[in-house]
Amino acid sequence: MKTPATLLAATALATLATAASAEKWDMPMAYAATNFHSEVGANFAQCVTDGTGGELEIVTHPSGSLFGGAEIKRAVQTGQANIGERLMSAHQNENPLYGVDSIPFLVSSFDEHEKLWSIAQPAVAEALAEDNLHYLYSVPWPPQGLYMNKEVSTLDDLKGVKFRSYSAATARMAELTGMIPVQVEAAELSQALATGVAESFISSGATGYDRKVWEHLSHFYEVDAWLPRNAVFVNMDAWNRLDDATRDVVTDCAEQAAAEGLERSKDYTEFTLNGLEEGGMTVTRAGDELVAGLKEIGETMTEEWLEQAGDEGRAIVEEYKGGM
Ligand code: PCA
Repeated sequence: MKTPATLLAATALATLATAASAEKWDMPMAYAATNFHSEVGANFAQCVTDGTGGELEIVTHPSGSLFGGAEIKRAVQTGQANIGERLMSAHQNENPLYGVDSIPFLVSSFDEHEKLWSIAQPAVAEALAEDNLHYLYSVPWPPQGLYMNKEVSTLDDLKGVKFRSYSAATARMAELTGMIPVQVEAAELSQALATGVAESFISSGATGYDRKVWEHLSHFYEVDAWLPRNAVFVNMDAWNRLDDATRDVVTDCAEQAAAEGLERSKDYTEFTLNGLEEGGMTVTRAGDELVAGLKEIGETMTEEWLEQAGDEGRAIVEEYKGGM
């Protein structure tokens, strides 16, 4: 029989062994804690922590509190963080495939977007692998519309307006319309509007709602220009270090998160458009003339993207259009 002393020692050793093999991963995220992406990420983190019995604990850090949006991808690539979430299209200048979700007017609804994504996802996951990242899951933002501080009905009304961009595509759209783009993370959006650094932007109802932009702007025009995605990825070396059982738990939790995120994004669309209205904004579909002007610009941007993305990009778009 063991004496109480050896029992104690054995327990202490077992605790030490668990502590040595258990890992804690910090997960930087760029958007507000109350945003659905962040809530889905928190559920995902809990799912992994519970599913591995605490062997792998994931802790989310929303609102850019650990790394700002612009730093997250690099931080995970280099192993400063093991896992993170980032808006893919913000990295289109590194690889055009990261902007496959921002080809103007190619898709305008969640269903169309999911179809495009099911075709594009393997190529994007491969591009991420080349950047030392293992793709886990991604979730679309609601359709993108135009926020303004005045009524607008034609492209001419946009000329000279200071415009907050979040990606190469949003900056290019601004340039082609004669607006003045400035790249600003959503976490700093309210400040940019309050100080006049920006006076308009393209985004979902979700981001305008999260940032209470009715305090600064008056109009939201539904344009449904595209639906960009946030992706969650893991540093490839950290991923390779996990045993098979842990990887299975993470993969299962990621699948659940993707499904939950899609539903949450759909629900958040109407909820946040109503919220903008309650805040005092005019929420309406963009007029025909404005839409026609934006679509013309969209055609130029589509050509530019196809040229940059080469055969692989063209094949994705053609497969999407062929299956419509
Ligand atoms: N919100 C994010 C990206 C797309 C969206 O709807 C943002 O404005 O930063």
